[in-house]
Amino acid sequence: MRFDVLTLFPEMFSGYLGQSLLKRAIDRGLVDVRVHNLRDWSQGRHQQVDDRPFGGGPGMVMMVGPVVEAVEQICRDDVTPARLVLLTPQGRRLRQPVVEELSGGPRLVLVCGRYEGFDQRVVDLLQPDEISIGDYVLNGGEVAAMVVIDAVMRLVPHVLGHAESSVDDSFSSGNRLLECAQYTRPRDYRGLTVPEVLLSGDHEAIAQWRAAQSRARTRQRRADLLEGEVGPT
Ligand code: JCK
Repeated sequence: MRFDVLTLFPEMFSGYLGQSLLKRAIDRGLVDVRVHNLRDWSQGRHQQVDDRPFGGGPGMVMMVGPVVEAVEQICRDDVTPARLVLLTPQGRRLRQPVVEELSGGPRLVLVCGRYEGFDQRVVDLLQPDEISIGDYVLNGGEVAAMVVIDAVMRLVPHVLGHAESSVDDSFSSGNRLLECAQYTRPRDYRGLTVPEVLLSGDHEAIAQWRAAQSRARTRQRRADLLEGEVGPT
């Protein structure tokens, strides 16, 4: 799967892209991530990509020209059909079904804004899929784009090994329970011990204990998941 990212801060992605799981997927040719600097599509000596809002008000707005022209060129430079995602606080909330939907195609073009957001005509012209990662205010779309890439690439076939398979992740379709508590060595740490059943070797009993744990945790912490609620959209 191919990801193209458009941003004014391409260097923000280098640490993330060098991370082992993603790096391995890139080296194996399973995913291809290209980061583009929006400033390359700016005009004039000042390389301006933002301007003051018509009607007044604080802050600056991302100009329509550089964004639209960058998206058009990037889409044109590879024939693979792309789905266009604009990260914005006004977007549809990212949830696992949305992640599954985005992972269905061969290519995502993710546009990251800064300042107070985009000139409305970016949306009017490009008709992107507007997505928000949650109800809190970020300084720009970059971190949100990394969240989208991170969640989507887990679903790209062969990115995860068999052991880490995403099919039984919490929130994957068909699983609406929180994960149960888990333990590794040592068996005793400062007097806190591992539940006896996990050491018993009784696979049936272990499965039952884990299922009960998941249900209890979900009831205590996320009752909304049990009520078949989808939550606010
Ligand atoms: C893209 C610029 C910063 C900050 C105005 C917003 C009341 C507008 C996001 N889940 C998410 N939260 N924030 C973003 C996001 C933020 C962005 C940009 C995504 C581009 N900013 C910004 C404040 C405002 N306020 C609420 C007024 C933009 C995602 N995805």
